[in-house]
Amino acid sequence: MTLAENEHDQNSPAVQVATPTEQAPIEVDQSILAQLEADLSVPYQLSSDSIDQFAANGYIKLKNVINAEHLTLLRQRINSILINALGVETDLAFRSDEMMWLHDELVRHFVLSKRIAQIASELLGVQAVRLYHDNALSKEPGCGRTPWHYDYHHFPIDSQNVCTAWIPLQPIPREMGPLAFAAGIETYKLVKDLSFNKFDSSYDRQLSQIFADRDIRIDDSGFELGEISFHHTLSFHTAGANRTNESRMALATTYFEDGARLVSNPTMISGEFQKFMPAIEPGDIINSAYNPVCHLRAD
Ligand SMILES: O=C(O)CCC(=O)C(=O)O
Ligand SMILES: [Fe+2]
Repeated sequence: MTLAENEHDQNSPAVQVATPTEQAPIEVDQSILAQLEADLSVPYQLSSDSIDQFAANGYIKLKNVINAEHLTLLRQRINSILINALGVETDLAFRSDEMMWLHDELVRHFVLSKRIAQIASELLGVQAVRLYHDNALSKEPGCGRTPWHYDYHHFPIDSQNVCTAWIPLQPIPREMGPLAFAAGIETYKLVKDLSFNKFDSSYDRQLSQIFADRDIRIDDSGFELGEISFHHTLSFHTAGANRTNESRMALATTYFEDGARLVSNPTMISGEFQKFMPAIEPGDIINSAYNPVCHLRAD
């Protein structure tokens, strides 16, 4: 799936080309790293109301999960990772990278964070979660919509106990294209007969129409810095165009229930499983070194 449906939105600002301007990040000193690791290990007090909302709606947005200054450092670091991976002279409308945690210590603290994984396992109602992958998502000024989709078909995991934490790296007002959700864990059933057309935006338009006709609540509210969302693998989501002059950067980390298996017939669209779970064969329990247990419940 391509994340940017229409390369450039008609309502976008004059700046159409991504021009990453941030400098290479200052080194993060050991005392800040230690503080960050400590903060990211503190359990989050998740209310039973939040767990119920996630179960009913398929997503939840939670404020004050991560320290704002630590996120600003992470933004600088991920921006430099993207520049190294993709170059500065890029006209990409959407910059992304994966598996950054394997080679960057700062990113690793966030991706393997006990606090984030604890929320994921409590929302899913499972004993332990493992990492599927990390994903940097930088939607550049002028980049158009992320089409409606749900992640289940794109993940080669034979379980529905899978969710993604979407972590904004700066505040994301509506005009910057925050991740947006169609409420309802069963909403996907309304559109399961609609065939996907990868050549144009008709699928995306038809979905928007069906959701409007059925009065499905769409949550496209902005995010404060420190606020993060979790969406279930069956949750329909989208993101608007970035109509600002700043890159809309987010880190997405996906977790699945410990004990889940690789699907028995992985297809082209079920993702690059060899890259994310090396040496795991179709039908096997996913337990490669790239899929560490990030949170194990004490109870
Ligand atoms: O960042 C976006 O626009 C899309 C992200 C997404 O679809 C996801 O994290 O599952
Ligand atoms: Fe997605």
